[in-house]
Amino acid sequence: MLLKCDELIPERKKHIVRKGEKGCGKGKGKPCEISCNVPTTPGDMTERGCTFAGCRGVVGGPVKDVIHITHGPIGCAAYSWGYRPHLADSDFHMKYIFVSDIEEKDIIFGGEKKLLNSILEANKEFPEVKGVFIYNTCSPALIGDDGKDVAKIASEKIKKPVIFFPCEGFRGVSQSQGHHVGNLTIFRDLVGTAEPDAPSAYGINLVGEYNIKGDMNNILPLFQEMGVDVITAFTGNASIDDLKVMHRAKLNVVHCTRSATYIAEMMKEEYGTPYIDVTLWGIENTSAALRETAKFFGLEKEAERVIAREIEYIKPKIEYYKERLAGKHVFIYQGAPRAWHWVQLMHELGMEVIAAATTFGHVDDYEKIFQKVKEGTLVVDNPNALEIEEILEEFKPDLFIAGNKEKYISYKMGQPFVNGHTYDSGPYAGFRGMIKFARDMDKAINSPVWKLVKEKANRMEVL
Ligand code: CFM
Repeated sequence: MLLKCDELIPERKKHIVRKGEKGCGKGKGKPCEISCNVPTTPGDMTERGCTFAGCRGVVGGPVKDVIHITHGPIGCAAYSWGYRPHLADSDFHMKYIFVSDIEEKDIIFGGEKKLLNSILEANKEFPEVKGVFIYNTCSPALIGDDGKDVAKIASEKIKKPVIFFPCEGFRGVSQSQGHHVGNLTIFRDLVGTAEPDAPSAYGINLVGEYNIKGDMNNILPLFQEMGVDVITAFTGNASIDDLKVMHRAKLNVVHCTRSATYIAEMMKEEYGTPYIDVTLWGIENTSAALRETAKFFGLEKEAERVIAREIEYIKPKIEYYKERLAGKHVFIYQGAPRAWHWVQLMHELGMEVIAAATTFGHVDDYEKIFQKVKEGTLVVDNPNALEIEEILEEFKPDLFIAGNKEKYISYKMGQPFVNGHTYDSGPYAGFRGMIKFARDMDKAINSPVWKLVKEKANRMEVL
């Protein structure tokens, strides 16, 4: 369907679909089609990020004990620093950023020397780091700098792994391509380059788990109490050494399917490691994730014990919030998988998803969204700011769950809002995270402030 604001870019029509419209999702066998993972139409003010953002900010960035150096202009480093609060048990990366600082003269004469010197200097300042990750940006890629060769020379000089990520921004249509580059590079250059001290018969990798606001504090104990060892989280709070031994896990448990199925697939092919897809938000999904993992290892009884205890603990609290949230309409707009991960969670709280959008979802993300939402739900690919405004005005959700880019427009419109990317409070994952998620939603929806804001705004209009 075409929104009013898209009159001048009718191409957007293919990216906006209502379930049930033209038979989409009706009965059996009529698939819902939506255009996705394609270049943004010129003139459309997309909110997408670039390949560099997906590689540096999402996949590589959380690794805690390496220097992350941006090979490019200083802006690429500054604007990719500190916006995604994946917590590590060191604040190294909250304090410092590293960049080769490519300027005009380097574009003319080449930036390789500058990159090499930057690596050597950074390593000299922080000799305790265990390696260096280099992220390439558009400008050095366009002039043909050979960052890979620089990485090789630097590695020989500092006697540590120096990994080059060819994640220049222009490569893909969104940050999604950067996830792919990050997975490929880590798999090729690090996985399997060391052996664990003590191999475990119950070892898993949590793949696509980035420890947003400490999510892993809620997730790790669940697996550990079942008797499962988490060898590596790819890449939340990970050490470079953890990445090297990933190949020794018996099973990959994939949380973010969009950003990390690549490495699970590559490990399956190369090492025969099977993988399962899970959702670790909400009661039903978290329980299913633990059950499936337990089944693989024959730890079913242990899983049931953990699940029963956790549900008993959170149930009364969830019931309290359910009463306050029941019947509320939600618009979820996330990068990709969270838009479908959370549909079940909303149902568990008695809420209904009336609109779902993703920034860079692929066909499989939209299939899952269409499968999970009710008929009539609006599904949008790569929405722009004007569309978001129109949807909020026309569909009037009780709650909008999106990210920093949408936060202030929501506040200005008097729209109850929760930050689903970096969380309002958090962590939201696991059983206990659901209490915090529900509490933040309750706070947003039922806060008296919105009534006051609207009244004041109306009065100002009259004046
Ligand atoms: Fe995966 Fe993510 Fe997401 Fe993602 Fe992201 Fe994120 Fe996200 Mo923001 S890795 S795809 S690129 S779950 S940063 S932790 S919340 S858009 S839906």
